[in-house]
Amino acid sequence: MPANLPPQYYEAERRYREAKSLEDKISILQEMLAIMPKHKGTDKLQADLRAKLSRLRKTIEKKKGPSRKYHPYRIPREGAAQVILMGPPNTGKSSLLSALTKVSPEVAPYPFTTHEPVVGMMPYENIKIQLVDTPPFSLEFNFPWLAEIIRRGDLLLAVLDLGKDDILDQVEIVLKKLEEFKIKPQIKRKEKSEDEIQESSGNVFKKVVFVANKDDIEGAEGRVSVLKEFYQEDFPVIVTCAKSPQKMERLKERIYHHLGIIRVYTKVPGNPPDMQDPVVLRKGSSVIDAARAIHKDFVKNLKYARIWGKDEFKGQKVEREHPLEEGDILEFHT
Ligand SMILES: Nc1nc2c(ncn2[C@@H]2O[C@H](COP(=O)(O)OP(=O)(O)OP(=O)(O)O)[C@@H](O)[C@H]2O)c(=O)[nH]1
Ligand SMILES: [Mg+2]
Repeated sequence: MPANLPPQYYEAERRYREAKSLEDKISILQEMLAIMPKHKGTDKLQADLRAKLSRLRKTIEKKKGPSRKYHPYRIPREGAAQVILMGPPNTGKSSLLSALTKVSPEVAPYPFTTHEPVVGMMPYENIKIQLVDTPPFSLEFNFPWLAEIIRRGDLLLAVLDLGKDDILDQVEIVLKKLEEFKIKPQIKRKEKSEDEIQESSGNVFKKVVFVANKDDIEGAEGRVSVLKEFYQEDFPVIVTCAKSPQKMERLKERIYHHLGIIRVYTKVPGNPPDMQDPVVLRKGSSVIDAARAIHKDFVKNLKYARIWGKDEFKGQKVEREHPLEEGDILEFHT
């Protein structure tokens, strides 16, 4: 019986031959096993790969010390925030990165196209947000560095495929992976209690938004209803289409909204503010946080600020703890 291997298998095999480190080789072997169709024609090949995998794992076991800590992909945060595109295979993660940034990652109609993170900057009004495209979740294996990348993101977008009937299974895969990666999604209807935070030591809490992509495909509407019926109370759901420029604009706005950040502007006395250069802060920040974000010395010397915003009269004098709102303009006095 012929093995009938898909093209991405051969591509992975090529990377396997070129891989230098044991960790890379292990990761690629796992990927090859996941990609390989499982039938009689591939039985022998599967067994060979498993044997190789187990030999490599034993070799690595014998090695001790820091060389076993492996983080080849630390992605430095750039711009206002770091947003992760993650999810099951072929849902359109790379297509979204391509539609939202200037980066053109490989996009293909079959699963396991992406095998390393790809980073792009998404312009949104006067700021830039960093997007990270990741390889797909697989139930059979994990890229060893994937958990770390996702755990460091400011916002996680779980990209789902509305073109397929298994929409609820896709969500299950996402939730299972998050659990494996020790990431607790912040549930919309639940305030997290102190106990819960204590209990879940080792876990990180992250906002997870479902991005239901490919809403142009027939049958998508019904799947959106199913998805919302089951999950909209717990997770924000954005319905979109990587092929629609209009929906991509809307998606940018939603991403900004869910990041929970605000932009404030600064001015020096007698001059207009620079509206192109915002200070980006978490929602709930106060005058002192803005000062700190600009320069740490500011914090020591800051006496008061004047503010131009929605809730105050123009140029009102405010204290260090005064809360800030999106669009506020500040003038610091030291
Ligand atoms: N109809 C339709 N097709 C889409 C849309 N977004 C992506 N696709 C197609 O879906 C397929 C997979 O897209 P990718 O962007 O490679 O998906 P991915 O999630 O990055 O895939 P992996 O890297 O393998 O996990 C490609 O054929 C895309 O052209 C969409 O909104 N509508
Ligand atoms: Mg991809």
